[in-house]
Amino acid sequence: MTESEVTESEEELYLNTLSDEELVEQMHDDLYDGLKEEIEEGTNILLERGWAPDKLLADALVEGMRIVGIDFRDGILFVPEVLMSANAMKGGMAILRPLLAETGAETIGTVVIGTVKGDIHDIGKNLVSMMLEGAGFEVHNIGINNPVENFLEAIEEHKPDIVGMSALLTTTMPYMKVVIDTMVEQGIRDDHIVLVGGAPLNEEFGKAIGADAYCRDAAVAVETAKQMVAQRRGESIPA
Ligand code: B1M
Repeated sequence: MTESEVTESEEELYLNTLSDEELVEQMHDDLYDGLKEEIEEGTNILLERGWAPDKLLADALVEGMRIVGIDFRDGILFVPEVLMSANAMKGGMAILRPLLAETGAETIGTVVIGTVKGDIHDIGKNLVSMMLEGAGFEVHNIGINNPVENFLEAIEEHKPDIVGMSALLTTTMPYMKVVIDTMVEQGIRDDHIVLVGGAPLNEEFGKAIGADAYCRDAAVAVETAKQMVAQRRGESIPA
């Protein structure tokens, strides 16, 4: 056994001795410290203990990232540390992704989603993508830092029911209007439902830029997407 294998199994042994509550708290600390392997271990242990993937995601991972966000805002954590936290979060999300996406549900619509130009935050957008997939949408996630051309290309290629945009910075959120205005200019705005989201946005902003809806979080994004697609097709709204 190599030294790293010994450390890994010792870590697993230690995490396994914790109660659920203690383990979730430990995962908040590990996320804060950017410890990807520990986050993966913790995620696996909670799953083995029968935790539902969406509860695990919300209580252990998203809540941990919220704490990181507070100390980032207050100048206690800096970009390199937050990058490590983000990397650890992605380790946990990668384990949950197939579980959240694997519902066996029929495809109920197509989505193109991306983070807008100038913005490299992708955790929230990826989470929304995972949850939409889980709800039965075919999702084309075009990544981060997307100029309007990337959105137009993806729209042309995938002919989505929904165009989703994410922005986490007050400086990048106005770019969403650039994308919507270009869609209007090209005469394709009304062919698609446009949903926007990201921490600095609100409903008023969504309306002001001409989006169909602002989505506060991934759960709201799924509900809104289902409702709007059903409405557009004149169907009854799925449960
Ligand atoms: Co950045 N950052 N960051 N950052 N970062 C914030 C956003 C910030 C609020 C931190 C703070 O000061 N408290 C602040 C923005 C301030 C502002 O504009 N008002 C900030 C800053 C300033 C910056 C830099 C400028 C820092 C610097 O360089 N000095 C820089 C900018 C880089 C750039 O984009 N050009 C920067 C860099 C980074 C990292 C690279 C280190 C890293 C990103 C890593 C990555 O994403 N791969 C990072 C992180 C991690 C954060 C915080 C801490 C966490 C964001 C996150 O992942 N949250 C963040 C603080 C915060 O938000 N509290 C912060 C967890 C995620 C699950 O939530 O993304 O909100 P969220 O997504 C939610 C909803 O918003 C919604 O659903 C999601 C799931 O429920 N949603 C959608 C999101 N997108 C949607 C799309 C939809 C629907 C719903 O479409 C339909």
